[in-house]
Amino acid sequence: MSAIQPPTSRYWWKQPLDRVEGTWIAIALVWCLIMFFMMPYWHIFGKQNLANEAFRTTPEAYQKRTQDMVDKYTVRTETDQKIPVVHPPAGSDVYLIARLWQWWPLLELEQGKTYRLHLMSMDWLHGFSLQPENINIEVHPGYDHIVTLTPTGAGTFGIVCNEYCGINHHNMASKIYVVP
Ligand SMILES: [Cu+2]
Repeated sequence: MSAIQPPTSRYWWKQPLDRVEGTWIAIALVWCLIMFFMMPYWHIFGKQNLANEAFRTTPEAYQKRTQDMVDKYTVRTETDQKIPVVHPPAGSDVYLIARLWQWWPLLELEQGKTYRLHLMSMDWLHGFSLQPENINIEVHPGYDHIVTLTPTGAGTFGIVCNEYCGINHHNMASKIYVVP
């Protein structure tokens, strides 16, 4: 029988299952079950899920907390827009504002120290994508999203917005410095 010619027997589906076909169905079924149970298993043991929380807040309150951190811990500014580079104490709460079309300020963290990274949008939906770590968080207005993170490697990590947010979306990129 070919797929082009009609089957010679009209009741071809009544033929008994071939052993090879049955074996492949069994293999596919077992593999599906493995993948299915890997989802809860990996969720619990995979160490790939973010430790995150979210609380309601207002742009004014969030802006103020970010500004307080910037006022206290700015170490230098960068680019002609004078974006502050903030080096908050190890283990503290650090704030990042997402807005059209910028991440503000620039954070400088210490390797091996744990921080509570706060993220909030001042206007509408943005996406926090940390490169090359493949950490992705939707950043909504009205919510303070908190991610507990420990940078394990030093260097410069890129941040891009991965939720389309308007005409300058492609310019909404920034970075996080991690110093040893
Ligand atoms: Cu954006």
